[in-house]
Amino acid sequence: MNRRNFFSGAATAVAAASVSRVALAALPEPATQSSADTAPPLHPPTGRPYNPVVTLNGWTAPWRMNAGVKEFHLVAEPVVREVAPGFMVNMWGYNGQSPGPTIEVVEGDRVRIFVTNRLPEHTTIHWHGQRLPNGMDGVGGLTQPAIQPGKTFVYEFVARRPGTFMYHPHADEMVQMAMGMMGLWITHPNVGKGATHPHIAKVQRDYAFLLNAFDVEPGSMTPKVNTMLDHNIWCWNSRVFPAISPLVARQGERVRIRVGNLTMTNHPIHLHGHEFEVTGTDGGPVPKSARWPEVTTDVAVGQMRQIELIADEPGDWALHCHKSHHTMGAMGHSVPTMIGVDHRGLVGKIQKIVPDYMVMGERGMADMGAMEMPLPDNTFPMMTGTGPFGPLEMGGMFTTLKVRADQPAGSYADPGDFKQPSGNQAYEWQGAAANTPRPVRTDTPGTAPGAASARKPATGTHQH
Ligand SMILES: [Cu+2]
Repeated sequence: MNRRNFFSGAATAVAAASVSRVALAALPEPATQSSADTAPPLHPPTGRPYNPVVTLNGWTAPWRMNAGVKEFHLVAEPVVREVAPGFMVNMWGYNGQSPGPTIEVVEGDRVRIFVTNRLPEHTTIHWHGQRLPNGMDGVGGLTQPAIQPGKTFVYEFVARRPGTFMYHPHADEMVQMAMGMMGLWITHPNVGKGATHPHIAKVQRDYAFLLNAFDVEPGSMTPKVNTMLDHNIWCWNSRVFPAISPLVARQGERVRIRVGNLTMTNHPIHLHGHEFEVTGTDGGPVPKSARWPEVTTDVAVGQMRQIELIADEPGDWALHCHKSHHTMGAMGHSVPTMIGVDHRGLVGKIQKIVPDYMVMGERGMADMGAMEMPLPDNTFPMMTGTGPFGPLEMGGMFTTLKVRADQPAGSYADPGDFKQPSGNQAYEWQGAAANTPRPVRTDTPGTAPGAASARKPATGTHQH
């Protein structure tokens, strides 16, 4: 973890808070982040107290207090994001990264955000989900003129209700979001010491991430911006498995996970081994009487879901999008399905012409999880990641919730692989092999391929 950059950013904010009135009249120094690692939570050095979130593979923007107003400075600019180690993508983002820094404020805070445009085209920022004056809503052409390259605009409003929000451009929106322009905004509830909000529980861990997607041709470095659905890089905070940080918790802790969707399709987010409740949406906290237990919650396009669970089952629990294509790495959708196709004798003939030719997928695609296939430069495998028992055969929108009895409170250090207690793990049967006859394939002459066929059950032989 690159703490140096994170803390130097925070130090800038603290220093700025104590400088002269002349300096406060100038633009706040924009903090920038060069690392794609998860930064430790930023405990507020100034302003109202709150329990900070942890942005997966992200960071929280430092601020300065100026006569009671929280001032942030976002810089829209081209960035190079490390999506996975060795896989760099040209994106547009904020303050050195995509997504931009998370903005954390407290209900009732007056917030002033300076937005400087260093992109080659105009932009705006829309504060998705917020109650604010119409002229601060950031819709280019409708509520403000677009911010031209080189210009800085100022947004100012009171964070009126607590919740999980996002920010993104509302100018050339399709292109700018396809390039990675987005960020999280968390408004913490304003509760006094020891008090709690009626619908917002105190949690020991508070994680946040955005769902985003890119279409990057293997071997290239810049997303194709016109793709609507056929993306091949399915990310959480512009990162893919196994480069997404694990979520960690001490056994028994209450964990909140905030998820926002800025892709062009829905994502059913699924957690293993625990039930959770949706405790908040973009519309605010969900009253307790309106919650029910779930293990999967669908996050639609432009939605945010805030889920909470008690992490009481120790282990390494998968947390992933349940669309299985979204837990795959960069793939060629045109690869034909080869399951059941008999290649014997064919490979040798093809290899006389194409020496590197390999057969893929005749027993499924699991071989790819272990295969060292030659890849073009600057991409990542379709199936990757290795656990203590072998390849995970995953990619994209997948990580783990690591629950440990001995995880120190407040520590986000990766505890490593879970040690499975003996007697509590699936094991190989050592008795006699199952004697199950294989089904006999019958090709009925005269039946056209694909023709519907019905077989009447033979009376008297049907057994249950
Ligand atoms: Cu998905």
